[in-house]
Amino acid sequence: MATYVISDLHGNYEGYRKILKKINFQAKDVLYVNGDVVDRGNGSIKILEHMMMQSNIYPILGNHEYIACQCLEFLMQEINQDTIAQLDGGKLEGFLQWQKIGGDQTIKEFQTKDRDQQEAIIDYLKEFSYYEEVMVGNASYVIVHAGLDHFTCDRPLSDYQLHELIFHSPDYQQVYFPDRYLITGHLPTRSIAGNDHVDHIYIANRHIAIDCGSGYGGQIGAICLDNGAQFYSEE
Ligand SMILES: [Mn+2]
Repeated sequence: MATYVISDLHGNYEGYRKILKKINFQAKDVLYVNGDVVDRGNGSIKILEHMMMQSNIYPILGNHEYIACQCLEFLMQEINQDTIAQLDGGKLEGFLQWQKIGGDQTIKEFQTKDRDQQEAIIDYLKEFSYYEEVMVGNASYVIVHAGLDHFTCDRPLSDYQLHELIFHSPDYQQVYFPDRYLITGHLPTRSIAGNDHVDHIYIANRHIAIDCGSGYGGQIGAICLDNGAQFYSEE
């Protein structure tokens, strides 16, 4: 049995299948998917439909799932006076924002599904956890999509609000927990200052940053928490 983490798939279904193959993912293994499964690529729903069938895949919420869930749920409603009244500037702004960050691809795919499938997808998105705490061997990990905004050493993880977990990247120069690793996605590692190994997993200062830029022509990276082995969809 082995434990793996991947992140920021962004609709890259081919890359997702490749990385599962690379890690030789088995029923006895565990895989954490650290958010931003959806948007940009054209295979978001396909990935979600595969993930939801695997009881050993644990999804964690990303900012893209957060906005997708809100918009898709609104689209599922019957059009009537109430829903029209709800469609205020904020709602429309949300849709526009989502479209700008690749949500148009996800809507296109979502529309090809029947009502039951659409409901199952939304239900699944609501199951995504806000973060995970994982112990593998003697090592302890906190897995969260973006970071821990307004971090203090003595603040319990359960105290963080959702917006503090999915939008703001951590300071990768700062050690957050002296005895735990913080695993994050959200910010492609090519954008981490001082990282000379773009689109590869970045490890420093008890951070493990694993967004290898699948949404931007990069690749999907996986790390095995049992032995630190790294795997890449395109290598
Ligand atoms: Mn993100």
